[in-house]
Amino acid sequence: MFSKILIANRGEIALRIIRAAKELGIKTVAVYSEPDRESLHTLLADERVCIGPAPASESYLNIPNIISAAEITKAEAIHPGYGFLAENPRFAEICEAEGLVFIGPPASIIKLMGDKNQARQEMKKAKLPIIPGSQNVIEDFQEAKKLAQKIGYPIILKAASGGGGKGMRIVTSPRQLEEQFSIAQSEAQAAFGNPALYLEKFLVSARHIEIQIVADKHGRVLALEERECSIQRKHQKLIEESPSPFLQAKTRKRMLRAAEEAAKAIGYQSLGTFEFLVDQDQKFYFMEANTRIQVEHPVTEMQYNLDLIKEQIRLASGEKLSLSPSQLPQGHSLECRINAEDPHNFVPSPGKIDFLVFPGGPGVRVDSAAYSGWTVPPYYDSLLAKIIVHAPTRQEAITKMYTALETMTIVGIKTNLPLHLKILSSTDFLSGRYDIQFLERFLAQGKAPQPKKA
Ligand code: MV4
Repeated sequence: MFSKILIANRGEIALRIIRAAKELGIKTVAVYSEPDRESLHTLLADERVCIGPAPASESYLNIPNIISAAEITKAEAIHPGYGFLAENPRFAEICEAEGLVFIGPPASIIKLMGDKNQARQEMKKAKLPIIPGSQNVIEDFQEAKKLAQKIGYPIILKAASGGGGKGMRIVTSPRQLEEQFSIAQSEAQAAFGNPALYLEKFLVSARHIEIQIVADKHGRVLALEERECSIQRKHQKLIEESPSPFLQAKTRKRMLRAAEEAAKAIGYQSLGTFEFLVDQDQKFYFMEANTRIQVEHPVTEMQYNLDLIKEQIRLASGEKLSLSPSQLPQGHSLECRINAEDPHNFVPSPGKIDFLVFPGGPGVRVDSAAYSGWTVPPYYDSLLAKIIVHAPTRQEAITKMYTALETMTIVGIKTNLPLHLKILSSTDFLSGRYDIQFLERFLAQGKAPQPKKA
């Protein structure tokens, strides 16, 4: 096992990793940008190194400075968290070349999964069902048109180097195709430096359901029961839960087996997530794979009563899987992402937190690096806290979450707490009947002119 690791991240995930490392008896090195001098991850690590000014490009994405920090402090491994450098194959490669263990899969796997079209073809070979669409990247709009005619509209154009919803265009008729094709190409070029597109049938009224994979370096792979992630806006998830209120037992079983087999087929190592779309008939399709620890990992931890970050660190050091397939999930878990933003227009709301009280009690977990008196810097994402609850049933979990959020106080900045309370008390959420369009519809409803009272 390592004796010291460096955490190349900030915020709640950096703190989460510091705590896990401490529990494993590992010393921790924080890296921080100038405005993060008073951030909790900086204060709570055993050592800290300033890696640059506020812009992420000069600090949390500054590979030479991060590698130097690891070398100066004699860290043996680097945990990238999520975002920033977590899925940058070049960073993983540089770590490996410098004799530092990258706590994640090998660079080759990150690279493979980062090319969304290649990942799609590779997963098809590994027997995962994929959405009908192109075999390869599409060269021009004529080719797209022919293919779209064959599979039928609506179709979706996706950037080969995209992911997470960036560089996607939905096309509902052949008339729009030429224009949308060139817009999607330029967007992909601008965002990823690669204009390559591929095409799929667009599934309407689908659910976004993902499977967590845990794999050691000795060929053992385990798939954990799903996280339902359909409550999202502009590809930012807001609420996640497990189990999915929609998935039937036999679908779940098939998805778990398929994910496990696919992970084995490509020699996956470390933690990862397979994202699926599931349609109204419970047909599931591979969408993309994430090669990092995800924001919503606590939902799975609560279900299984385990620590995925500790497991991820142990796996990186070469240990065998410590989980057994006989370990079963229990009850129901929910996660709400509390963002520092205006709940009406989603504009970030950084600034000083004058007063902060977190919820608590049995089955309530808070993953956050915020504290009373701390100033939320404007330079990074607006995730302020994740509130996670666990209870025997879905109904009890929702009640627990509502109570937790109602008894939580943040003064000084705006947050999306009011939006969460609205969703948690909506009939569609309570019934469990929602899909990936739920939140957009829900928000549009609120904006529609309300009938005047007589
Ligand atoms: C799709 C899709 C429907 N059909 N692909 C979103 C993020 C990225 N992982 C791929 N995504 C989707 N791909 C096909 N063929 C629906 C989504 C999708 C989505 C689309 C529009 C609005 C919200 C969405 C939320 C989740 C997934």
